[in-house]
Amino acid sequence: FMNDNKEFHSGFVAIVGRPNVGKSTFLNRIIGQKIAIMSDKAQTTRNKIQGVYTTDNAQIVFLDTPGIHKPINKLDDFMEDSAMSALNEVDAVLFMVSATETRGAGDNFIIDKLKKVNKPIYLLINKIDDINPNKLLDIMDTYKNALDWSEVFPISALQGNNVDELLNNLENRLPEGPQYYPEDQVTDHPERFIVSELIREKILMLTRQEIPYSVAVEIQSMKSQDNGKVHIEATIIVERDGQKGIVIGKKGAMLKKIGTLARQDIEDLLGSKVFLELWVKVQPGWRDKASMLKSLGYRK
Ligand code: GDP
Ligand code: MG
Ligand code: K
Repeated sequence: FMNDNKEFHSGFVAIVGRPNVGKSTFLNRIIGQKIAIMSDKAQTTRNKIQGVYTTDNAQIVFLDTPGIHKPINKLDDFMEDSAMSALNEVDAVLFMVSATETRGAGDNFIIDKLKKVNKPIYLLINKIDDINPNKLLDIMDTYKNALDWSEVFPISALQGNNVDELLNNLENRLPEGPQYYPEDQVTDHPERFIVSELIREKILMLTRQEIPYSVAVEIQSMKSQDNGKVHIEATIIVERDGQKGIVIGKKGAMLKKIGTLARQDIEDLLGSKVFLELWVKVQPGWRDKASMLKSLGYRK
């Protein structure tokens, strides 16, 4: 028997924290596969992405929630709604902050929201590899009384410090429960969404500050061909003509780079050769069109 007489624990755990504190890095370390897209830009992750972590004794289903922050348009409203609704469904919340930055308005805004959440809340102080160890106690002090933390864990999502200890603790905190997913399943997100996020990631990375995170990628079709290749047609949606020019680049050079890098990642993900066709479309003000959000798959 795999579980001998030990009881099996399982549950859902949300990760919250302001942008760039390291939530996706943390999730990727645990799940060991590139499912949450990472970028230096804020808010790369817009949907809930589940990562499933399974051991002999427990299963933890992680939700990588978009940043909770003050809404400024309909997309932000949507993101905040989806983050808050995630928090009410879970068995524990991990609130992540960065040890490299002082506690700020963004952290306080989330802490305020968390006061209404009646679940175990862990404080994770991430990026401890990047600070002078003597500073750690001072940093912990600035958060100590902000909330009634169930646990406080200084960690490095990048290098792995203290992550196993955290997982052990979390496993024991979760209720006795079933294994929700087969152990080889790491995400329930549709491949289409992951593919579009891989393309988006390349756009943000290669164009640096010139294309805003609001750039969207719509997957028109994804078809397996007789020759074993997967044919993918995708449209990159920008808000202005100038942005279209940047994405396409001189004689199409930028678009070609984006396509090449994205294709390599998509081939790794799907385990087959890919033919990727990219188009660029200008659609002014799309961020405020709620119906378009729905058609792009931003659902709750
Ligand atoms: P998210 O917005 O919270 O999902 O943050 P990301 O996971 O995208 O990380 C943002 C940036 O912080 C990336 O450049 C990461 O490489 C970096 N980062 C994340 N975790 C750590 C860590 O533990 N140590 C250090 N030094 N950098 C980290
Ligand atoms: Mg992220
Ligand atoms: K990010």
